[in-house]
Amino acid sequence: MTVVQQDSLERLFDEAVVEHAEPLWPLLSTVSPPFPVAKAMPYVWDYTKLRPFCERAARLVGTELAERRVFMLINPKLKAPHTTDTLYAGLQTILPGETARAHRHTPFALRFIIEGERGFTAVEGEKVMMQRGDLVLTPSWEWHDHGNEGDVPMIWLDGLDLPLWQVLPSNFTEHYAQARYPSDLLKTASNRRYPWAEMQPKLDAKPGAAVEERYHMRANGADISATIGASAYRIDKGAKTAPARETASAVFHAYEGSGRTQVGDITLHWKRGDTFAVPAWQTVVHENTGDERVYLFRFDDRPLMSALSALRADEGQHPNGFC
Ligand code: 1HN
Repeated sequence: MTVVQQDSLERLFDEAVVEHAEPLWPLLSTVSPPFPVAKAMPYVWDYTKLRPFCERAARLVGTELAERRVFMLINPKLKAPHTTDTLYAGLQTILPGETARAHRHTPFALRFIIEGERGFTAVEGEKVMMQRGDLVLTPSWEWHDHGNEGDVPMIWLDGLDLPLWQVLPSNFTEHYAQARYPSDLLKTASNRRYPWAEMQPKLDAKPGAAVEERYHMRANGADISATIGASAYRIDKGAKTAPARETASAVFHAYEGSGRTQVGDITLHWKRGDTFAVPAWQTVVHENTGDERVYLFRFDDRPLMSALSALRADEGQHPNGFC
């Protein structure tokens, strides 16, 4: 006697999974949620704790072994190389006389200089000196090496679109045969260097007690890369930014001053030298709670979101609203 088995969804799913097929409909709102969902959490990296790690690493390992002597700033909710869902940040140290050897890679990189004198980055044959507060760009697939011709360590914040490249099968690096790629010191303004001495006057000239100024490429006025953009803020004593929410995530660095940033339900406290992560789609307010002016540097994935037609921003008044 043959037993006719009743078909069921459970049976169907079990048989489908063996054939490496799975039903979409139970997962539809997970794979394509009704509002943006970030995996990263808001977090501050305290420079007074991390700087000694940079010094110790510099005593323990040279750049000939380390190639890039960097502490990655890893989001507590994610794994390396994630600082936010799409952005990577790290603290790089290079001692007087050292060279971080020449290479090139598909990810885009920027540097925001925290401390040191007479450090340089050479990009595609163009050597630019790096001073505190300068933004230096290393575009995709351009040869670059770093050095320090000064007497004190150089420490800077690296920003890369590295998390994105973890899912793109075109993440690769090429090493140059020599430690340095041939370069000449650039004496004129570079399309790859944006000095603080240019940014601060722009911020100070803007009307308002809490203002943001975007970095634009000197050559064509465009964003600094196809994926990552950057800006700086001035926040006067006692002032705060208007509540804002956006689909872009950002990494902030406190260049000067101290304050707090409300990110959804979480309050981040920061002071000069600290770096903090702000995930996408949380309502954000930055406030100067100290005695001096605040200047913040930020990099973000606005250009990437824009290229994907997914850049949205509002004041965060609707709990999960998205339009
Ligand atoms: C890199 O090339 C640099 O050139 C810094 O200074 C950080 C992180 C991951 C991959 C490449 C640099 C990096 C990096």
